[in-house]
Amino acid sequence: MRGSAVHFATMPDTQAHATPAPTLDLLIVGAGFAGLYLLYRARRLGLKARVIEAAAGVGGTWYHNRYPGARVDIQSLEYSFGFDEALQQDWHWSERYAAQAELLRYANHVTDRFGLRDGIQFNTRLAGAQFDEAAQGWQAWSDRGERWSARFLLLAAGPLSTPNQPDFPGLADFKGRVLHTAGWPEQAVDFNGHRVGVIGTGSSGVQSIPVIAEQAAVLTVFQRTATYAVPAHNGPLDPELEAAVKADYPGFRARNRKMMGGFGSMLPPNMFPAHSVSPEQREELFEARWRVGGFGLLGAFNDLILNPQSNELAGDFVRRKIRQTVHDPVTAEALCPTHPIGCKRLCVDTGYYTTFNRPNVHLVDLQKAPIEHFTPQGLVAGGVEHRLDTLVLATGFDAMTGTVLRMDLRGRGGVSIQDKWRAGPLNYLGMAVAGFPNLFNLVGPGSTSAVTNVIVAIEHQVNWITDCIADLRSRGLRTIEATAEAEQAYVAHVNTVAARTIYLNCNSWYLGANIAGKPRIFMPLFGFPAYVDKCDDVVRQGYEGFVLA
Ligand code: N01
Repeated sequence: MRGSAVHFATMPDTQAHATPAPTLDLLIVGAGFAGLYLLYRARRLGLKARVIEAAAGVGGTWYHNRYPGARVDIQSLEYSFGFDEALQQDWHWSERYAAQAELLRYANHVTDRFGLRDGIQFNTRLAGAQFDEAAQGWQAWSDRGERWSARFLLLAAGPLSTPNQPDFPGLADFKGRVLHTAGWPEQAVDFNGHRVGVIGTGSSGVQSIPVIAEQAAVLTVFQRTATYAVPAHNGPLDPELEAAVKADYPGFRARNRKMMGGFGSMLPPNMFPAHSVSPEQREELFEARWRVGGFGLLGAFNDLILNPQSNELAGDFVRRKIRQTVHDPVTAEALCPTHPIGCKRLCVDTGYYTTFNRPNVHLVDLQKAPIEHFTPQGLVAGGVEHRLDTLVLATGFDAMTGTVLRMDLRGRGGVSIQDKWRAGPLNYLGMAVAGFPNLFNLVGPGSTSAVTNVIVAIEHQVNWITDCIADLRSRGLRTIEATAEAEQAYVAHVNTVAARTIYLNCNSWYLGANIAGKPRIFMPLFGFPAYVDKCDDVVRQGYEGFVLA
């Protein structure tokens, strides 16, 4: 299991002494969409860059999350790169919401189309890196002891890349197969005739449960928190829509960049609050968006994320849908979420609730019957043993910080990132960390990544970072470092913005609440356009909040 324990490969002894000049301009960690675009931009700017990637191939999240039913929850026409007009014109998505295999093909196409593969070293995991004061750059090493020196260290390892594997008592004794949705095998898994248990009902559970149910003899879903799922109405991509978007793709991208989440301009939010219309009109407006499918439901009114009373109306609407869909009233009630809708990332589903009408599917409400322990044959919850051949953990991720905190990163004076982030992930602009010069963390804490279309967030951050590096180079500057004051103010700003919304009113991975002992701090920044303005402003003010040297 990737990232299941913190283990640091130590820095090779010879590396303890500073070397004069970094041999690379950029060392990029990760070959998902962020790493690929970083390498593309770096090469165009004439920067010497190397990507190291722990997996055997490109694609990041789409490399690892191969579970049945895995697909994107933002429409394919939006969830794709916009930096190259020929790419976006040539590529054809087969479905409204592309499945994992197609997304992986796309990542490979981008890699080969722009000749990036020779810049990527696969099967290589960054173990640690230390800022070298004399060389004014980073000395980095892999878990096999390979070393690199680079002026800049760019972490593009993904906000959702370290699986959360809860420590269930006795799990090691379980004799059946254990799979994690985020570390799915490359070969298709055959569930035919199996008694399968799925723990977790977030996006990964919601997408995989209906597909597994079609094969398994018996599927038992272990639910700790009921989830809101809105229909994807997935299907072949509408050729007319594709033609209309491609007729002005740059304009389409620009309109999306003006949206709060960097997507959704095809169905912009209604600009009036939920209580400004009659109950009948409200129902019609919710219904219209339910028929379209996807995240647009939360745009039925402009205050659903801001006003708890309005939010409750949207939650009620979905609960009514669940009760209409699920035949068994006890199961339907258990499937009805009680937290604010949208507080945890909304799931976009295909047949999730109807799956519970199948005779081979059972729901165990862990609120009423908590998991006690595993046995060699299955697990005991609420005093009942559930016999299983295969267990699927759809238990999510140690999100946004988990991957970075598993690296031995040391900034000025040897201060570790674990010490720096003990009370929460201090950062400036969701990219930089005081005391860690020339290090940029992409789509991590403080960025809009988790609450946006992440590809839009990636393109923006990569452009900002590479422009910044090119600017420093042209001015003969070697280091850029956030100030402690700027990062304190920035993290406070991220949490002030979140406090105006319903985002603090549930236990989400945005808050780190899914991982025991993790500081409860809202990590992503809500609102893409304001973030872009802030980043632009920082540059206009001569990199305000940074020290350049
Ligand atoms: O993870 P999650 P995910 N005992 O954290 C439960 C993206 N994504 O992999 O809610 C029992 O959302 C946990 O319960 P609770 C997307 O951004 C996108 O599904 O903590 N249950 C929850 O039900 C998404 O938000 C897509 O009470 C335990 C589930 O496991 C993010 O990834 C597809 C438990 C985890 O849900 C994460 O999604 C997939 C325990 N000890 C993922 N620990 C797309 O559609 C955890 N759970 C693009």
